[in-house]
Amino acid sequence: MRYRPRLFLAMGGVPDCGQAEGGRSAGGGYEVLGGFWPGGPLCTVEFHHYARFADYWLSSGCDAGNDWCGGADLDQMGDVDGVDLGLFVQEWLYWCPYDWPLK
Ligand SMILES: [Ca+2]
Repeated sequence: MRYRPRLFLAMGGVPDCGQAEGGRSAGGGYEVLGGFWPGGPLCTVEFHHYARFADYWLSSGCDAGNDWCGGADLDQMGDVDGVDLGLFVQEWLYWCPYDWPLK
């Protein structure tokens, strides 16, 4: 999986904050995204991401060659199914995770 879902934190992952596009630094068990650009390229997981996800709903044959079905195959298991939808809804209306594939 190329992006880090919020569930990652619940599973003991390293927390992060800030804008994904602004670079990052890490230390002491924390990771900080360095870019806080007023009026900058903010990204929130919202409807246009869902529309892109929906374009690939129930697709199969997802792989690196088709960019994991346009990024909708969030767990990169080869299809776009309820597992991917579960991952998507965990991100709904939060800042886009680092490397969010539906951006
Ligand atoms: Ca999948």
